[in-house]
Amino acid sequence: MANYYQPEIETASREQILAWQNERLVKQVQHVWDNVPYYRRKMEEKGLTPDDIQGVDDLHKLPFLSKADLRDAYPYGLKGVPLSECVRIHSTSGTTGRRVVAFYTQHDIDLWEDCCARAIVAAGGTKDDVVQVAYGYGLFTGGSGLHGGSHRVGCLTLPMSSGNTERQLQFMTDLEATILCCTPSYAAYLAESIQEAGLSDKIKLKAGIFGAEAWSEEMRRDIEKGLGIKAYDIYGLTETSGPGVAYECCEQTGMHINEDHFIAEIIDPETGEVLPEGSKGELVFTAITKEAFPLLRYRTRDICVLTRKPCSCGRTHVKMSKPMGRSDDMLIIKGVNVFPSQIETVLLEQGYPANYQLIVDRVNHSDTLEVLVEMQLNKFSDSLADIHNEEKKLIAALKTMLGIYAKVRIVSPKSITRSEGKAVRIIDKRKI
Ligand code: DLL
Repeated sequence: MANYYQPEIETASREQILAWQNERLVKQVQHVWDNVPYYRRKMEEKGLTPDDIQGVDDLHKLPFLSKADLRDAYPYGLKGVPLSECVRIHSTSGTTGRRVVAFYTQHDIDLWEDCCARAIVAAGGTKDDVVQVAYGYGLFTGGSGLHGGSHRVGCLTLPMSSGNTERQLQFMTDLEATILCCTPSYAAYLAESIQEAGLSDKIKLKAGIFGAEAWSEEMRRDIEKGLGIKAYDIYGLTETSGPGVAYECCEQTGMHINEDHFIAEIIDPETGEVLPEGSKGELVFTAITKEAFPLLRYRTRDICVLTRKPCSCGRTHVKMSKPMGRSDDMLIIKGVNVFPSQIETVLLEQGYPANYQLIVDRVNHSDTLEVLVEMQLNKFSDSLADIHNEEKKLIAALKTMLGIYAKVRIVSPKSITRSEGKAVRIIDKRKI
C-alpha cells in the first residue's frame, strides 16, 4: 500500500471526523478573528465573537465569504499571517474583475500536497508510476498541486505543463507515462491526437486525474475509451488551495471531500439557508487547517449534492457529486436555466464529440441559443439533406433535455478550437 493512503484519516469514523472538525474550527475562528480584520468586522456586524462558535453545529452562524469579498479585500485583506510567513501565491484564471490571489505558508503547501497525493493514490498511483502533469504551471494551481502530490507519492513526475501536444505525446510514449493529469477537455484532445498519430499501441497510461472544469459521464466514457484508461475526477479551487479538496476513488460515484481540512455545507443559493444532506445546492467550504488564506464559509458557486452513503472503497469522508455547473456558468435563455453540461450530455449521447461551442444572442428582444458541433467522420455525408436531418435530430434531443429550441449547426471537423486548459465553450453576445 502506498504511503499516502492514510487509512487512519481517510476511513476514520464519523465521530472522529467531527471531533477533528470541532476542535480545528474553534481554533481557526480564533485565528481569523485575531489576524483577518476584514472577516472580524463581518463577524462583529453579526454581533459574533469567537466564543459563539463552539463547534460545527455553530458554523451556520458565521457570515459567508463570496468572490465579491475576495475582490474587495484584494490583494492582502484576507491574508491570515505576516508576509514573511508566506512562501507562495496562486491566482485564479478569472476573466472578469480583479483576480483572486491566494496565499500559502509552507505548512499550507504541505497539507495541499498531501491532499493531492491522496487523489493520486485513490486513482491507483504508487511510487512505481510515471505521472505526466499536463495542467498549466504558474499562477494556476493545477500544475503545482498535482506535481507536489506526485512527488509525495514518490512517482516519477513529468512537469510538462499544458500545451505543446507533440511534445506531450513524445514524452508520454518515450517515458511510458502511466498516469495523466490535465483538464478533461485537454485529455480528449490528447486522445484524438494519439489516434491521429497512430500511437495508440505505444501508450502505457492506466489512469487519468481530470478536473478544473465540468465534464459529463458521457465525456468520461469517451476519454476512457480513447485513452484506454480509468478516468478519475478531481475538484478544488484556488481559494481553497487548489485541486485535491475532493477526489474520486475506484467507485467513481462522486468525490470524497478531505473533511479533516474542509467542512462542506450545501446552501440554497438564493436564501443562504443550509440544506439537508442529499439536497442540491451551492457548495460552501470552511478551511479549518489553512494558515495564510483561512477562508470561512466560502461560497464556491458550484452546484452539487453531498452524500454520506457508505462507499465500497472504505473511505468515510463525505462525497460530493460532480458539480452540475457553476451558478455563474448557468445561462438563462428565454427565462429557462440552461447548464452547458446538459448540452454536452446530449451531444455525446448522439455520438458527437465534446468539442462544442454555444453562441447566445438576443435578437428582436428574444434570446437565441446556437450550438456548434463538429461533423463526425462516421456520420460524414456529401448530401446537405443528410446533414439537415442530423441537425434536426440534435435539435429534437436538445429540446427534450432543455425544454427550449436551440439552433444546431454542424461544422467541419477540427474547426472548433481545441483547449489545452479550461475550455471556453460559451460566447454570450448579450454581454458583449
Ligand atoms: O480549477 C483547481 C483545479 C485544478 C481543480 C486542477 C482540479 C484540477 P480554479 O481555477 O480556481 O481552480 O477554478 C475553480 O473550477 O469552482 C469549479 O467551478 C471548477 N472545477 C474545478 N474542478 C472541477 C471538477 C481549479 N472536477 C473552479 N468538475 C471551481 C467541475 C470543476 N468543475
